[in-house]
Order: sequence, then structure tokens, then C-alpha cells
Amino acid sequence: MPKIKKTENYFTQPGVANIGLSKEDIKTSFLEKLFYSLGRIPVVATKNDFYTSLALTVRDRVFRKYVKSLEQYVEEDARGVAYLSAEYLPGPHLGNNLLNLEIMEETREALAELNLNLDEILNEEVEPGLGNGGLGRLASCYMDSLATLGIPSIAYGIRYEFGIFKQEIQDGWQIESTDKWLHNRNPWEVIRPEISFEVKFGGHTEHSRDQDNKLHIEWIPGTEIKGTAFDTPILGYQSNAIILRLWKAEATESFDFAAYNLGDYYRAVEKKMRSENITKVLYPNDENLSGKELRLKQQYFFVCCSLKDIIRLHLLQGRKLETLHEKFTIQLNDTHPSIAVAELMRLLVDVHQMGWEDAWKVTQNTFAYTNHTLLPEALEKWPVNLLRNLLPRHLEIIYEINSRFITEIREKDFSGEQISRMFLIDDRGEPTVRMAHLATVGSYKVNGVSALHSGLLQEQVLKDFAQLWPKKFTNVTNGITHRRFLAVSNPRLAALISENIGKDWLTQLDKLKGLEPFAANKDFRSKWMQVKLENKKNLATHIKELTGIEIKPEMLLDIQVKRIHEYKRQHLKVLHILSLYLQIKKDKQNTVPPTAFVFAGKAAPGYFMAKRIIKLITSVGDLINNDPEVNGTLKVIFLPNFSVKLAQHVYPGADLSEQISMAGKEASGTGNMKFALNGALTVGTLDGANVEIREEVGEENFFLFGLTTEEVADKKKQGYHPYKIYSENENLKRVIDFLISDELTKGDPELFRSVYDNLLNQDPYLLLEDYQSYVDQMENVYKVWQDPEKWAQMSILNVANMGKFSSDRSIKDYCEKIWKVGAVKV
Ligand code: TH1
Repeated sequence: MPKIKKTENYFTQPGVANIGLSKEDIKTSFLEKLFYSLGRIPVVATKNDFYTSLALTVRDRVFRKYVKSLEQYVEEDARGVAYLSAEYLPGPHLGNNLLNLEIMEETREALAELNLNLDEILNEEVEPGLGNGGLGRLASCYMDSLATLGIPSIAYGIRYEFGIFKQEIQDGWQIESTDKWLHNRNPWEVIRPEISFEVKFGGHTEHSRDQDNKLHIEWIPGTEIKGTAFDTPILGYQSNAIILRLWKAEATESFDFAAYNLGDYYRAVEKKMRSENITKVLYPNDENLSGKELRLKQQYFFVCCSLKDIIRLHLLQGRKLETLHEKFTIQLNDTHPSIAVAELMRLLVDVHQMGWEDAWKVTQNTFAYTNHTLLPEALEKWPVNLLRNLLPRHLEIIYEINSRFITEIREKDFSGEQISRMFLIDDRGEPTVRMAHLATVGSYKVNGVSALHSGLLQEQVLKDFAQLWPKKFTNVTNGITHRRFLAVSNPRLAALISENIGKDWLTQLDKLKGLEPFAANKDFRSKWMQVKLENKKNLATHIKELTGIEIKPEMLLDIQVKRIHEYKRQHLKVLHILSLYLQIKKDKQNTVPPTAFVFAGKAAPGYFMAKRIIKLITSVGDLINNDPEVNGTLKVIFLPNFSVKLAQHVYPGADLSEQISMAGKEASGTGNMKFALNGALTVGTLDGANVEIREEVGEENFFLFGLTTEEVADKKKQGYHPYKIYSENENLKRVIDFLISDELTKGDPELFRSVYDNLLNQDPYLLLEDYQSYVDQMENVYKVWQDPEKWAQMSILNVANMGKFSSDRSIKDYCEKIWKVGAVKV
């Protein structure tokens, strides 16, 4: 060990590695990376070489922040958070790190002196698509805030070799291809070969008793694989850095040595490949179960590695396992990591010989669980038979937890029906384990992600548990990092804001409130709308590049970007667009302001209806964009391959944000916050966080429509008859009939028959019910749009009142309400 007591003593020595932040320092480091790390000279270097050199330059500086943070955490023996999530969507790292290091301009100048353009280099970055949508992006926003706020923390996940598929549109249909994000290597990560753990699967258990009649249970696995850590530092703003630790599956060293010795080389290699399969690919389903064995393997694999790592870190500090819950809290991001409850019990009881009661106390006081959805198809239930084959010991533990839990609740005042509803095992039909119940029983806190959703969680899905343990339940409304989604992605608006109210909003988003008086200032409004127009020009250029379609930046940009799902009702927007189209074509009435409707989002590859909806959008687009009678007024665009990177171009250019899910279905939504933060007005239902956004910005600054959650429930109880609505609303009837018309389907009458039939017969998400109220509210939107001063005022007031939706606030809520963890400032 070198004699360095504090890293600071090292960094400040003269002549030590250049990690300075001046323009000259950056230029020198950048060239050093190009020469010494890549072995390149500028004349032959590619754009990617330049990107990699800059990324490595920046990474050094981020790691310098990280080691300092780590040193402090260790010194203070601080209580910390471990965040377990099967998904992350960090987005491009480079721009965000430059902002957080406050060297954006220095870097721009350093590169300019080398005749290089920073924006072009930023554009080279391929983002890690290690998540499906909101849930993964939320985890990444939380990492930004954890780092910024100086919360001792580490985030664990899976290093998928192939992230979310790449979406192309061919002939109007979604076509998937693999996402090779590691293709050009990943300069942000560092492999940690020394941090690796064995993970067992299959086999059976053996029960025996020792002389003292103490029961010992041994799990004799069928196979073993190895998980190795890959660390990516995530830097906060002017602050600490934390680690995102992702596990990659590999064959164990000794793997099938026997087969190899026998000369069966190919079999050995085949087994190696099978081990590596576990972290090959992200399951591309958002809020829908695949129920596949490999998915459960992924979940257990990363949970097992992460818990072993947490225990290692705990013991490394010279502590006892009995105090694990005092030093660590582990947050479960949905039920995807919930097998952790059984795994921690196994590690404590079987491996570390702790008694069941003590182990259960530690476990129950360590975990906290966030629920992100009430959709029945997204509530994880693993078949008992699958668990028995894959994780036989865990199944025994789950049965034991179940039986002790039932004994406990039988003593309370619960009906037989309630008790069986609370079972961890659902044995109506094929027996399954209800993972949400396992997570709830095994945690000290359970939270939903918006006020509405947390309420519904306690009234519906986990009602009996909320009655049993009312204090266990709480709400933490989601938030977003305004640094990425305003400061980095919308520099024009960020500059205008800072010029007028200073820069404090970067760390205290509430300060945006200071914009409120400016809403009445005509000069400011004009600057505000000028910024928006510039952003719209940018977006228009992007749209042209991606789709070939031209739009005028003065048009109303009416945007819906999110995963394609029936409950999110992209097809309700389509019905509205068709009603406008038919008004122009059939009624010869053209009163709509020129509007471009922009959609983007991926459909799960196996989700028939979602893929049809994409085809519906693109077909309506083809019809409208190519019809000279309407294409001066309307444009319909589907942007392929929605990602964080693309999102950062979209939000700044939006005028209108579509948040139109059926009430009670969208747990929170976070896109809604990103749009409003960038000055878009929202048309939306009282769903998820829309409710709170509307509360904050004021009802007069929000375009509301549709049934409430309660009204939805009543309507369904009374018996819902979409056909009746259809036959009584002439305008709607014309729109629905158009879905199967030759004009739209171009000779394939079956093309949208499934959509048509679904709406007329079931319409489970009440599109027809909410249709008229939506169309009416859109009329109102158009009225306000015709009054630019009014629109500008509303836009400013929206931004001014977004303070609540910073992920800094969410993380502070988690710290206070759940984690009881404090900041360690460096
Ligand atoms: C989303 C919710 O749909 C969304 O409303 C919320 O804002 C977001 O989580 C963050 O809280 C969810 N995504 C998934 C993905 C899977 C399973 C459940 C959910 S809930 C795979």
C-alpha cells in the first residue's frame, strides 16, 4: 500500500496526474488520452476516437470526485442506501458530466482550439438502453439526485449486453433490431474482476440435524455461474459521485473442467455461453410479464450478487451482520428484485448461521419496496414449480415466511377471505408466488409513486396489508432531474431563466417560483416564446432528418412520447386527429390552427395491439401528410427509436404535452413533468402525477378532460356500453367507421379491424367515453393557442411552478420518510 492517507494529499502534490478543470488542462488531457489510451494521432482519428478521448478525460475527473466521496463515507461510517433496480436509462453521460463538473464552456473552447466541435462529439455517444421506459429512467434520475445531495449510496443492476431493441419503421410497422451499445466500447465503465460472486441455480436441498438437534439446510445446486461487477461513476452537480454497479454473468473458472478434460471442448464452451446468456438481453416488456425462466434467472442473479456485495461492504467496515439494517437500507425498485427478501434470509440463516427470528428482524428492517403499477398484467407472480426447479431453497423460505405470517394474522381481526387474499402463495389454479406480497411482508416501508397511485395501492392491490400495517405505507411522488432535462437539454431556456432569477434553481428547483412575476412582463414573454421557437426549429430539423417530413416551426407542436400501451391511449389522440381530418375533408371546415402531431415510443415486440397502434399512427400520417388539401394544416409524425437522447431534443420543442391515460392507470408518469418543465402546456386526465402537476400550476393553466378514477370505476360497475356512445355521437361514429374505410386501409379492410372491434365491443380504457370531453378540451386548447400572449403566460407559469417535481425533492422525501439517511457533504 502506498503511504497516502487522504486522496486530497495526493491530488494536490505538484506534478501529479493532470485532472485540472481549466481549458488548458482539458486540452492536454484530451490529447493524452488520444495518444496514450487510444494510440491515435489527430489526422487519422475518427469522431468516435475523439468522443472516447473526451469521455476518458471527463471520467478521470468524475472518479476523482468519487474517490473523495467514498473516502468521506468510509470515514464517517455513514448509513447508506443500496438501490436495486433491474433497469436503468442513464442517457448520454458526457453532456451531463460536463454540466455537473461545470466545464461545458471550457471544454467547448479547448476543442475549438483543436478545430473540433463539442456538439458533434456529444452526438457520437451511444446511450445505454438498459431499461424500457419510465421505471428505468426514474432510477437514473434518482442516481443524479443521490449524488448531488451527497447521500451515501450505491445502485445495483444488470449489465445487459443488448439493451432495449432498436426500433425502425418499415412500411409503417415497427421492426426491431438488436441494440449493440457496447460495440464501440464503453468508456464510462470500469471492470472490477476482483468484485465477483458465485450464483447457484437448481439442484435440491438437504436437511439434517446436528448433535444439539439444530436444523441445518444445505442447498446442493445444479449449476453455478459467476457475476462480475462493472462500475460506472455517476456524478452529481457540484458535488459527490456514486457508483452504478452492474453485474455481468460469466461461467465460473472451474466450470465443467471435467468435460473439458474429457476432450469435450465444445460442450464446455457451450455451457460457458449458456451462463453468459443470463445477462445477454433486457426483456422488452413494459408493464407486462414475460413469465420466462430466464427473466427469473436475471432477477435472482443480480439480487444475489448485490446482496453478497452489500454484506461484503458491511463486514469490511468491521461490523456484525446483526447490524446490517442499521447501516444499510435496500430499496426495491418494483418487485423485480423482490426475491431479495428470500435471498437475504438464506444468506443470514443458511450461510451466516443466524437464527430465523434474528434474521427476519434484520431483513424486515432492511428492505423498502416501491410499487410502480396497479395493472394486473404487470404484477409479478412466479409459478411455484418454476421456483422449485430454479431456486428450491428460496421456495422453502418463502413457504416458511408465508406460514409464520399467516400465524401472525390469524391472531388479528381478519376474515378468512382476507387472510387467503394476503397469502404469499396464490393457489387458485397453478400455484404462484405473489411477489408484491413477498416484498410487502419483507419490507419496513412500501410506497407508491404519486399521491393518487399511493392511495389506490392502499385501497386496491395491497388493501389488506394497509389495514394490517397502516404505518408501513407512504407516498413519494416521482421526480425528474431538472439538470439533465432542462440545464443540459434546453440551454436556451436555462440561460434565459438564469439571466432573470440567477442560477440557484440548479440545486433548488423551487427557485423557479421567481419566474412568476415575469409572466406579466410582455418583453419577457416575447423572449420566452423566441426561445421556444428556436427550440422548435431544432426539433423540426431533427424530424426532417429522421423522417423526411417537413414541418413549419410556427405550427403548434402537439406531442405524445412514451411507451405504446392501450392504457396510455395513443389511439385516443388518433381519433381526435381523424376528427379534424374529416372536418376539413368532408365538412370543408378548416378552423384548426396549423398543428404537427408528434408521436414516439416503442411497443413490446409481442404486444399485438400496441404494434397495430403504431401502424395506425403511421397510416394516418401517410394519408394526411400526402394530402395537399390538409397537409398545410395538419402533419402527423412518428419518430422512430425513442430514447433518452431523442427525448432531450423533443421536450424543449413541445408546445402541448399529451398525458391522456385512463384515470387510475398511469401510476405517475414522468414525461408529464419533463414537458411542463420545458414550457409545454398539458392536456391530460386526472391520472398519476398529472393531478399534482395541475395542483401546482393551477387549474387555469392546465387543460383537463375525462372521467376521474372514481367515475371510471362507477362506469365499469354500471356496465359500460361503448356501442351506445358510438351510435349516439355522429362525429365519433364517422371517425370510428373511418378506421375500416378503404381511404385509410388502402384495400386491406382487416388492417385496423382489431382496433375497431376492440373499441366498439370492449373499449377497456374508455376511449369512447372520454372522446367528446377530449375533443371539447382540444377546442379550448386551440382557442388559447390563437392568443399567443396568453399561451406564453401560461407556459411561464407552468415552468415557475414545477419546483415540486425535481428528483432532489423525491430523494429528500425518501430520506426523510423511508430511509432515515442523511447527507455526507464533501
Ligand atoms: C412505470 C409506470 O407506468 C409510470 O407511471 C411511472 O411513472 C414509472 O414507472 C416510474 O414510477 C412503470 N414501468 C414499469 C416497467 C415494468 C414493470 C412495471 C412498471 S411500472 C417492466
